[in-house]
Amino acid sequence: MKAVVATELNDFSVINVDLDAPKAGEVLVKMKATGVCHSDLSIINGTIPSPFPVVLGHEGAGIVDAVGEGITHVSPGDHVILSFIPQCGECFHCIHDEPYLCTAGKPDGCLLDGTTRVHNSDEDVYVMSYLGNMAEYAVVPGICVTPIDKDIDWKAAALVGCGVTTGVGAAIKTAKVTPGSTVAVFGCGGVGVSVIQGARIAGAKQIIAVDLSAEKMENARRFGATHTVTPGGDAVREVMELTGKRGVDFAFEVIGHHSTIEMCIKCARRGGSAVLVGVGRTTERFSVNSLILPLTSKNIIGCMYGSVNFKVDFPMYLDFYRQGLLDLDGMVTNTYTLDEAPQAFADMESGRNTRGVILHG
Ligand code: PAD
Ligand code: ZN
Repeated sequence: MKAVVATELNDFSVINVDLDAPKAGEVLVKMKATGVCHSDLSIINGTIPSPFPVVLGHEGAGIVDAVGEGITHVSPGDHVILSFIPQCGECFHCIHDEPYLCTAGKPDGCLLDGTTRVHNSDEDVYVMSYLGNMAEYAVVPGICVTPIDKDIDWKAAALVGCGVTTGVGAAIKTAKVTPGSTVAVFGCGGVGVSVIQGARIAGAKQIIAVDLSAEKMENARRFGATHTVTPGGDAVREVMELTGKRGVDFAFEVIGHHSTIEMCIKCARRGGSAVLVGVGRTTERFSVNSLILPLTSKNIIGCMYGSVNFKVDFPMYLDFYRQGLLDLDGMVTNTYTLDEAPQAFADMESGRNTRGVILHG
């Protein structure tokens, strides 16, 4: 089958690889749609550490083609969304209502048994986040898939696999944005506009979009942003002015740079929250003076996967979509074939896309 493989640091291409049948507890999925997320790029450029070669892709939906021994919750023909974190239901975090921190697997490029199903001649090929679904097929852990209704558009379903769940969940589940509150969102790509949509759904009265790109900020308005800042201007000063010098109740960082994290913390009001969604390099450090947090009672909150419980939240976000609360169609700026994946990455890097989606036919 064809797959988008990062062969080494800063190099990736569409190549033919071999795929084993699913083992016990695994599911073979024929991919229908794969969203292109900044985290895929972060694997290529080493921001997120990974072994190479590795099949990219962690945001997707498809049709179950075959199931391994012991799989009963899905069968061939079912439509499923893939979760890039397994949910075993048994580990400390799963039983303490934190399934997004499930420890069933290790982020080592393998499936749960420490091996991989993808090979290129004699060489093992790893998979991103247990999935590696930027490919025609993916063999994934059964505890990473959940069925969805068959009438859902594939592109919308794919987006729910990462960006939408992370962003909307960051607002409504991680931060628990309250009605009438004020919000700033740094970074208005696919995940950032999902935060904006989540804040709108939660009833925020003011949502300030911050991005380097004027187009990205204007685009954010269609998803619920009420204000934008001057491109290249002093975003912190403008957010403070827009909030009567108080700062926002909730500031979200959806980029992963120390400078924007520090800006985000500054923009949170006394007693407010800075929610860190963007993923930076392990060498990236931000600094806050040690007086500021206790004296202002600000909260700095990390956000993994929008605090998802995917069996509950994937269908919930699809219901929001059906009800017209969540605009997923509008987030899909461009679609690509698998062979056009390099173009999809180029378009993301040049800021052309809210989300690019690979359609597998
Ligand atoms: P994207 O590339 O679609 O959007 C990033 C946006 O940030 C773009 O609009 C850029 O213009 C903007 N930007 C970049 N630098 C700056 C800056 N210095 N100041 C202002 N704006 C800037 O990415 P995405 O939305 O797919 O992903 C965003 C981040 O979220 C990225 O770090 C990704 O790895 C992370 C992520 N985290 C999780 C999680 O579970 N925490 C899940 C998915 C993605
Ligand atoms: Zn992602």
